[in-house]
Amino acid sequence: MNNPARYTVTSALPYANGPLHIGHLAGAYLPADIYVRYLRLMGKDVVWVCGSDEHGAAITLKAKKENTTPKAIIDKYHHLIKDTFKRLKIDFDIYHRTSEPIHYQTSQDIFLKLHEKGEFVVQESEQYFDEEAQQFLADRYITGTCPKCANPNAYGDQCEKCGSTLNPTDLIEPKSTISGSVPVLKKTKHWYLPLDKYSPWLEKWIDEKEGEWKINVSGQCKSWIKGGLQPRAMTRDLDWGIPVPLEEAKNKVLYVWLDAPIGYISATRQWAADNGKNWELYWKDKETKLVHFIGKDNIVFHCIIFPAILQAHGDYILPDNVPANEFMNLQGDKISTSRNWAVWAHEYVDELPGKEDELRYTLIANFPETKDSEFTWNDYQSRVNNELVATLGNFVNRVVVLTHKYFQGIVPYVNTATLTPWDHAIIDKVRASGKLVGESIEVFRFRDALNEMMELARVGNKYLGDQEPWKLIKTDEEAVQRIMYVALQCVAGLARIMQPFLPFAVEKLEDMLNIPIRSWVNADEEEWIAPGTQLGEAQILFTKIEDSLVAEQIAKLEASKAVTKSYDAVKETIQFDDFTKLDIRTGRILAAEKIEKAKKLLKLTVDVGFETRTIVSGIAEHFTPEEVIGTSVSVVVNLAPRELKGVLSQGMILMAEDEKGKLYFVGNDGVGSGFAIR
Ligand code: B3M
Ligand code: ZN
Repeated sequence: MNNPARYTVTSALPYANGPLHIGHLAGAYLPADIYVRYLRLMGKDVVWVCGSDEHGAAITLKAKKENTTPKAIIDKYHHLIKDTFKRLKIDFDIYHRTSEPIHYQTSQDIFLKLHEKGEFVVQESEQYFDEEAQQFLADRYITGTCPKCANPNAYGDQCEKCGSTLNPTDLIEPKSTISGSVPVLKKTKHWYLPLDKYSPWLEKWIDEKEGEWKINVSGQCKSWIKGGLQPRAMTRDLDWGIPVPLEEAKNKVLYVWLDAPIGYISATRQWAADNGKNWELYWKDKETKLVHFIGKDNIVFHCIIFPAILQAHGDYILPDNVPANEFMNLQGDKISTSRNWAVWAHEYVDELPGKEDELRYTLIANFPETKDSEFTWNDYQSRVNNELVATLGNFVNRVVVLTHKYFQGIVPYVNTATLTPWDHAIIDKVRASGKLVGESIEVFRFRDALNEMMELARVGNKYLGDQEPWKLIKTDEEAVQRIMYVALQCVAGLARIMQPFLPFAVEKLEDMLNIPIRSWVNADEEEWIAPGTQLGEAQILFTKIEDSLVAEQIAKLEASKAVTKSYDAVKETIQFDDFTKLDIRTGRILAAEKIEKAKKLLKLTVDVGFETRTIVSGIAEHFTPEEVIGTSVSVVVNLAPRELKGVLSQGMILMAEDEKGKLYFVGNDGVGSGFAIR
């Protein structure tokens, strides 16, 4: 859609059952933040909505695991997630939640409209029932082997490995995730969305997106449609969710993937009510461009099911684009909440305050836009040090420092007729960059957009380095005035196109350049900071990442991964000689203390018989220092020492972890310290 009257942008509603990790940020949130920041800078009428997805089995299962209530779970994580987005300047117009009454009403209204139009097929069928828990099993309450790819941990509604949508009765060897028992089939009635009936229309609609939608998105949709869409139950026999608004559907709730996308609409309604806007323009006007930002595991729900619901309803527009990202992996492994193999966004901002843009930059540079990508701490370090610090930060800092040094921080007046071809080339490069970055953002190619931005910084940095104003100042002050004028135009133009990517650095740049930076570089502009402007003090935009930070973060990950659960597969076979390399001794904890800014770590003083060791252990969330003093332990004493949060750790304490994640020391009943365990 060219020149839409307005934009409605959505980001997948995070389940309020756990914290955000970098894979979430790289999937549905940072891309949308870039897109919306750009649209706002271009003066477009745009609303960006998101919020917590607070229904579904994942939440009730988490509540059971933590021996609490679903309400306690959603309240805890809704606020954590909302706060984390804010701290990373991921700037929605509203961050709502699907437990709000306006969402219940919006969802029930849409369900009733489809019911009254006779769109649903009401069918009695046999569903899996857990006789121990006395509960029907749908979606995440049941796991089994995927019939399509043999993934042994597929869910009742979806296989996350191959992306297939499933019905619980499709699973091979199903098992209840509540009691672990084998479920039985029991009759029940549900209201089905006849996706098979909508298939011809869906196929035509997807075909019309050819060339506009990303191949990885349209390709997945086409293969599902070709595979034959099945009717899908839009109601569930659960007690956690939005009640089905029909007398004959007592004790049933709306399927979470019916209500969740409607959460975009109810969030818009709330935003409009809060801001005196007409929400229907953003969801029912054909001149509105609707864009959904999601991860690839949500494609079927946003490109098949939700459009089918909207189309069947009849009053709503359909998504113009769904630029789904693939997955981001971490240090060579899939990000996994259950295995705690993740960089948690809130922990990152807790542990590395002031480095929010460094994370944004590294994630954007590695966006999984067309295929899965990788985050590694070494890549993070080299991108920050070699790109942000050495190029972008260095260029900006030198220009501001030199302007202060030579011209009291005042942007020089120059006769633009004296500008050289090189000077004009820099000015032209600023304008061209604004165009190139904008065009890439508009077609969701954010990595290319970031590279175009960095290319301008590289060109500016080279211009300044090659012109050598620090030499010229001795002989030709006028030339230096001209060079600094041009370099300042480049910095001011660069600041503008940095806005969608690095909002924290741009705030500092506003102070340094002493001008508001809230617009885009346009092709017809000639100047972006006026002569005579008094610059603010130079600030360091980015600081180098030290090796110790990388080592700490990797050690933190390894520590979480090292703890294997009883039901994890046995690791690969090793030889006896491999085992004899380990030197494990009995020991006793003599002293213990917390480590500042490291909520997971305790610093332990351990008697290992032949000496006393300092050992850092990731047990601070499981034990207080007082609890562990005097405990007998098993210690790997020949592990290479490593620095963790400034403490040199000389060994490892062995811990056992049960299926609930509770930790236990591997002690002994009375032998002294220093004795070999083999
Ligand atoms: N709550 C989160 C996910 O599957 C799911 C998205 C809903 S978007 C309407 O990642
Ligand atoms: Zn599968």
